[in-house]
Amino acid sequence: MTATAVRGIGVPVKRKEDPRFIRGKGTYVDDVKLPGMLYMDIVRSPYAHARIKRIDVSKARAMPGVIDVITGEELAKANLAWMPTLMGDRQMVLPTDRVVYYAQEVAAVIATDRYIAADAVLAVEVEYEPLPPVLDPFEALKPDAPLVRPDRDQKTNHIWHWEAGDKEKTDRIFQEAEVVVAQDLYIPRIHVASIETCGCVANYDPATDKLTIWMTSQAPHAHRTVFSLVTGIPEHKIRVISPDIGGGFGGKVPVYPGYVIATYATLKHKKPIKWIEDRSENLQADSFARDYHIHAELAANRDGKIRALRVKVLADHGAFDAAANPSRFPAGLFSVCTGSYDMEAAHVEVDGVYTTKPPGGVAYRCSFRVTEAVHTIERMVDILADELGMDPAEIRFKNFIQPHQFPYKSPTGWEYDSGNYPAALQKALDMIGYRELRREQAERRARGELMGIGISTFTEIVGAGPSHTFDILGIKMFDSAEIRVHPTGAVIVRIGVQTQGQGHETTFAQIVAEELGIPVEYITVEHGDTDTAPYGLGTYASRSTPTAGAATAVAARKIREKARLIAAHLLEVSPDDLEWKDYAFRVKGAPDRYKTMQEIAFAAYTNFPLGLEPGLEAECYYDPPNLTFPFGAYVCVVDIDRGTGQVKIREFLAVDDCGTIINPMIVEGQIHGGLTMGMAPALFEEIVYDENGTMLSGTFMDYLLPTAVETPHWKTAKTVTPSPHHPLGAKGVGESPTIGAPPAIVNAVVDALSHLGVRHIDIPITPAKLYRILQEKGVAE
Ligand code: MCN
Ligand code: CUM
Repeated sequence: MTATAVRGIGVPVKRKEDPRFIRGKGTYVDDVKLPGMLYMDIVRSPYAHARIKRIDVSKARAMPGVIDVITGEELAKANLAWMPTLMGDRQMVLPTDRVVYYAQEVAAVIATDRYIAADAVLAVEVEYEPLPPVLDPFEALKPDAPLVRPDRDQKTNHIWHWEAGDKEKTDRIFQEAEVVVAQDLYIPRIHVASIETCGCVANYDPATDKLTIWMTSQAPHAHRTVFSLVTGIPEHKIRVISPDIGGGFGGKVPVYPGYVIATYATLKHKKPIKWIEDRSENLQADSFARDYHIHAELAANRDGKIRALRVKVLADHGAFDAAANPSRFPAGLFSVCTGSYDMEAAHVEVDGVYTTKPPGGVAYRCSFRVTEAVHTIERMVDILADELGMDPAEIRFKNFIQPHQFPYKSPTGWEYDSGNYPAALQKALDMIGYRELRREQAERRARGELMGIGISTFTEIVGAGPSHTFDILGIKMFDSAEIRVHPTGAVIVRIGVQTQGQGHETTFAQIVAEELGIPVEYITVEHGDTDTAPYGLGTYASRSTPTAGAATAVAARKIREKARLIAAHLLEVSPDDLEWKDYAFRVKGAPDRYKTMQEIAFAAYTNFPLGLEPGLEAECYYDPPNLTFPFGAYVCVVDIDRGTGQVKIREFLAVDDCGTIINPMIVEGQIHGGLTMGMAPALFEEIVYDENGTMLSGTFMDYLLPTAVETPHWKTAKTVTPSPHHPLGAKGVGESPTIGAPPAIVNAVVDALSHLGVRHIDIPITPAKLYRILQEKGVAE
């Protein structure tokens, strides 16, 4: 078998899933239609904080086609008015006495038709008594602030305090440091806008006593376990199916009230119940990302050598701590905020706060708060460079962790597996022509034009994670793969992770193709059905390649070891006389005597050695020894329009390093999409509430998604530094660009204005915001 035939690792194989998608033949949750299916729609709160005095469902109930109206009172009787969150908090499914955010679920209507359900929602009468909203986390912590969560046994809105690093050593360095820079940064609330909203079809079948839930889930097994724990239904009687998913980006990790209400309704009515959010519900009430109020300080020597980082954060988690971070990391992996730089000490503190907003702190292509971490350090390094009058590239070279320092123990306790930061930045600078750009900038500046060059040299941390530190609700964050080789040499691979568009059906098939020497078109990858796929923790935090990708390689190698015994039997030699070469087992010294995997597979069912189990299957549950640390060097060139305050990205180059690349085309696609999702919060997206806590950005009229028009041409390049502990040397990549892009863009904009004394601008850098700065500085046209 040749590499051309196998099309394994490193080949830009076209996506196996695309033929069905581009023909419109995907099966999304809303495509699931069952006989007798009923439709659910949700009544939502117009207030951010209010007491519910009365819910009158009589008019709605009387409407033809309305089957039921479910309220919190009813759920409370079934002990389902509250549900646990993945962070060990509890969250209202439906309220019994008060609402705590705008657009919160208040009641659910079940009807024979989607439109009747929507009409009946309007007929449900709810009498509210408004309460003062709590919108600012700083205000929320004041002693006289209204309590968001009186159900909790505490008298404040504080959720938790979390810290990492060495406080004493950090403080000491700050006291004696030659230079200290400090900056407040706010990273606003944003929301993923997957093409497909969230939803489910829940179906309890009394004949089999089995509950099946098709749902938009990034983690079907974990959700099945949660459902079993919440409802008391034995886990083997629950089947969660994630069919095709139209984008997740972290927003499909939490369990939403709608899933639970639909499940309750199917158990009650013994009919399938479909619930699909509309676009506004998705944008207004699903979990949100970011909302980090950061105060950061760097201590350094006058020559630019960084010595220590100190960070304090207030994290606005909304009314329920419904994030999906690993249990021990309520602030995610934010403590990776020392980034790519070697320093003596760091200390990071984060406090979680309740406010009357929808659950926050969740996800937007973020690897667990790494976006916030990278934004902090990449901005701070630029601020330090500005303070010292140094070039931002030079200060980075001066402070990089050097290639020989890996594995590198960071001051907050992470062990970076591998990296070569200077090489990546040098490549980026050479490719973009950095010196020439600086020269051009000086010329343009002399003419009064505003041009900026921004650099971001980020380190990512993905692959959650090693069982000694990583779990969600106690479930360790391993992942899994199961491979079955059929007699004719065709293969089915089932994995514990769950694609939402990342192309797992292709890349995981390539891993098996490479390991077994079977052409990729003979390999099918399945996932998302908890009745058939092996238990796994799902896809988020760019963990699939580091965890399930490793499991797939290991399972394939188990198959290969068994195949060796069968090949030896067929070739009548000892297994030790065989070597795996050019995708076949060959007799050492006589490479023309060989058996391919297809021949071996057939023999595994027809002619296996005595004493060997028939069949050719293997599985692996992989507990990663460490995380993987992909990285990148991004350079962004912007021109600012002095007449409008608009930022034009003239050029953007992303040099990424995710170790061994399985499919370069898919990786490039991930990077293109990720860069666009990095630009979006940098320049456009922000969730805004008014003083009453009403969302002002609840439609795409006001929540500005970039389109192809706003998106520049992304240039990409790579370096390859394999992970030393991953069986394939691969690291995750899905979130790198979203994490690396925002600071590159902001650094470029600030760089364009640095000679005017601008040192920092919070995102999103909208034309209005920038134009005001231009006016202040007297350069607006
Ligand atoms: N890959 C590769 N070689 C590598 C690393 C990755 O070929 N060295 C491939 C993988 O095999 C996979 C893809 O690139 O097909 C992304 O892999 P990985 O970095 O392991 O990330 P995950 O598969 O775990 O995907 C999760 C990541 C996250 S957390 C978000 S958020 C996000 C993202 O992926 N959501 C996405 N990319 C997305 N892309 C689409 N289309 N839709 C989403 O919802
Ligand atoms: Cu943090 S968004 Mo992704 O992890 O699904």
